[in-house]
Parts: sequence; structure tokens; C-alpha cells
Amino acid sequence: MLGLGAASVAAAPQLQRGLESFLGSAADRDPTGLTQLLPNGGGFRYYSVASSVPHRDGADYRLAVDGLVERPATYTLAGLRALPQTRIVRDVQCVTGWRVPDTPFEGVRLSLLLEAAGVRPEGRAVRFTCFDGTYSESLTLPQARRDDVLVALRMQDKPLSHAHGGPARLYVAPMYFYKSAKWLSGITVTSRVRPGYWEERGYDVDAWVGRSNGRSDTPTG
Ligand SMILES: Nc1nc2c(c(=O)[nH]1)N[C@H]1C(S)=C(S)[C@@H](COP(=O)(O)O)O[C@H]1N2
Ligand SMILES: [Mo]
Repeated sequence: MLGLGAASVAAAPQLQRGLESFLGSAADRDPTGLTQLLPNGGGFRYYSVASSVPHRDGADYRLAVDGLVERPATYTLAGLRALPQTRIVRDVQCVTGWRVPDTPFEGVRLSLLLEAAGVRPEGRAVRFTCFDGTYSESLTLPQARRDDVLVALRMQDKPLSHAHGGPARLYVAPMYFYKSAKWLSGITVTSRVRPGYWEERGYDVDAWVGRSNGRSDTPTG
């Protein structure tokens, strides 16, 4: 049912251990697998490394942009919605094997927020933090400036639900979905890459679909 493709990760024992404890906790939250049959499931699995995550909306959501920047900023949801929006349609690909074809994401290009903040010359990477209090992610500065990397406010042409990381998540289209940190609350420019939650547990930091984590999924879109 989980379709793990254990063989594909057998060469990476550390990764496999991470996946096992990870899937163990996911299974605890969904012992019957029923959520996958719900109409809005659409092939997605719900993943959270935190056991509960607060709800935030237009009233209390904030996104901080700080670190090695000239102009630190804090955005409200309305502030993010007022910026130019970009829509991207690609396949979502999780490193454990499941894929959701042709999934629209829409939001603000990360490059635009970095440009507005003014990255200082020492800035080389970006660290992402989340209001679940646990998850984190990272990108190099060139990766973060790609035009297919968004702070997404919408998915499948609807506002991002809480389960999918709403009101705002990172969306890194060319990489495995673990890079797309849900419940995004902080964007910090750093002097070097600080590996994120799953990367400290064995996943590749450079998570290009089809070219990392020992997988060979066909990138599409
Ligand atoms: N904050 C947070 N972001 C996260 C995760 C998580 O556990 N916490 N899991 C990652 C992984 S491994 C995947 S596959 C996707 C799952 O997104 P979904 O729950 O919207 O399907 O979110 C990624 N972002
Ligand atoms: Mo994942």
C-alpha cells in the first residue's frame, strides 16, 4: 500500500532507516490508509514530522525574510498575495516513490523576495524554517533564485489547505517534494548550506528529481 520501493533505497541504509521511522509515524496517523481514498487525496500522502501543527491564517500568518540581507522584511498573507503570482504545473514526486501528475502550484517567486531583501555579498545559501517548530530545508543561492521555486499560496488552483502546508509552503519544482517545506515561516540567507531535517537523516541536499537519492524518476514538465 505504501509502495515504498525499498529496493531503490537499499543502497542507502541511513536513508532507509529514516524512511522506516518516518513511514512508521505516518502509518500511526493513518492506520487504515483511508485518507488516500478521500476525494481531495488526489494521490497525495499527508506528511508531517511534527505530531500537531498550529493553524495560521490571514490574521496571524507571518513570513520573515532575514539573515545576510540588507532589508529584512516580514510579510503578511495579504502582503504576499499582493505581489506578482507565478503558476507552475509539474509532476509532484516524492522520494519514496509516489507521484502526482500535472499539479498546479501558484505563488510568489522566491527570487522576488530575495531581490526585495537585497542579499549581501556573503550570502551563499538559504535556510527555510516552519511554524510546525521542527521541519527545515535549504537551498543554495543559485537554486533559490531559479524561476521554478515559489513561496506557494495555492495548489491545484485552490488556497493551500492546512494539510498541504497552508497558508504558505515552499515549492521547489525541480526537486523531490521533501524540499518543499510546508507551513513556511522563515527564509534566512546564510553563508553556507545548512542541511534540512531529512538531509540530516540521509537525504541528498541537492535533490534534483531523477538525479539524486539513488532514484531515476523521469522529470517531467
Ligand atoms: N513542514 C514540513 N514540510 C514538509 C514535510 C514535513 O514533514 N514537514 N514533509 C516533506 C515531504 S517528505 C513531502 S513528500 C511533502 C509532502 O507534502 P504533502 O503533505 O502536501 O503531500 O512535504 C514535505 N514538506
Ligand atoms: Mo517525501
